[in-house]
This record gives sequence, structure tokens and C-alpha cells, in this order.
Amino acid sequence: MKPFIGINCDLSREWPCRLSLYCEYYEAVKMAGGIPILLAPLEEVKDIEGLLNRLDGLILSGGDDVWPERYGQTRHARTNLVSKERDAFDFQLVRQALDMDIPVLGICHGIQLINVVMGGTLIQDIPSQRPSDAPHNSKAVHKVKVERGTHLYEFLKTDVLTVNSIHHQAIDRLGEGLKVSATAEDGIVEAIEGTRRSLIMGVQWHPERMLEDSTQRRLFTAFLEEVKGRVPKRA
Ligand SMILES: [Mn+2]
Repeated sequence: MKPFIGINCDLSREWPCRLSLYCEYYEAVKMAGGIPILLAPLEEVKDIEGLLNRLDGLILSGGDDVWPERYGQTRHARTNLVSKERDAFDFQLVRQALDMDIPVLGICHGIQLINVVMGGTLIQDIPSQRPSDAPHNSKAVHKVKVERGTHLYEFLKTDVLTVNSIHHQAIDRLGEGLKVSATAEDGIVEAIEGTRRSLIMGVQWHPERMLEDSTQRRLFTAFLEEVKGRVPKRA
């Protein structure tokens, strides 16, 4: 039985109202041996719990920015908010997934979401608040250094990795129970993970857009292997 991997989607209330997800996310899950389940926003805590009970793992997709009220800040002029409904669902989904010990892999907005749910803060706009020579926004490519002794290193088996970079926000103060597993040369956090037994990982880049790269594919295949190994422990 292949594991069920939930993927949250983007929601736009502008007409015509729509849920959307770039196809690379579900293709990455299928490539890695899982069954992708696209998640529509739910409001009721018990409904989200019921949904998570049927999932084996969670991939948090990219998107616009987390609401800064979530980490006690006011909105920077360049912060582009996700819809309020997506934000509310994302938070409840991640909180409950962590409580239920369901493996989570967060991508771009997803790594930022994990950090904020766990009490961390974000740099709202890298170019104006943390300028450096290394561009992170749109079409940029840069290297990241992977920390040894992390799940990320175990998955990828490399100290240095070339990644795409399509973000203007990044992790500032790290949330509780998290550690940094990769950084860019300018010190921007590019990957995090949980310090406890639960499998919680986040990457700032978009591995699903680099599936032609065998190292990037391993992020998904190794995540799925971990998920498969953990399913009986939850049952
Ligand atoms: Mn970057």
C-alpha cells in the first residue's frame, strides 16, 4: 500500500474562486512512490483531525506570505499575504500534524509556516531588510551548505548543494524544537528540521522544480521511505 501524502493548496477568492497547486508537487510525490492527496481548506478542528488520521505524511506547498500577525509583526510593504482562509487552515493543519506525529516536509512558504507555527519569526523582505550579494528572489540559483548530523544530510549525502531560489522572505528567529540544516553563503537559512523524534523538515528552495537532479529527487524518495517506515508505529 502506497502512503497517502496530503498537499495543501493555494486559495484565491478573486473571481473565479479557485484552489490551485503547481503540478510538480503531486508529480514529485508520485515519482517517490506515494499517493498525493490535494487538501481543500477545512475550518473545524475535528474535521482536520479526521483528515490527518487518513494521511501518512504531509507536504506543505509554496505560496504567498504568512500573515505577520502570526509572529507578532505588522505587515511590511512588500509582504504578499496568502488568503486568510488558507492561512487559518495551514496553521491548524500543521499544529495538528505535529501533535499527531505525522511526518511533514515544508517547501518555501511551507518552511516559513513550520517555523512560525513553532514560535519563530520571519524576515519579511530580504532585499530591504537583509541585503546581500547573493540573490534569493526569482530565477536565482545559489549554493547551500548542508549540516552533517541532520536528516537532510542523511537524505542527500552531500555537504554542498545547488538550489533554485524563488523567495523574498526567510527564517529569522528559529522556532522552538527546530535546528538549521542548511544555510546559504550569506547566512540565510535554507533548511530546518525538528530536533525531536518527529520528522519535521523544511526547505526554502523548490526541489519539486528540480526533479531532473537525482540529489533533489532523493529529498522526496527519502522522505517517502521515512514515511513508510513510520506508518506502523502510528497505527
Ligand atoms: Mn535562497
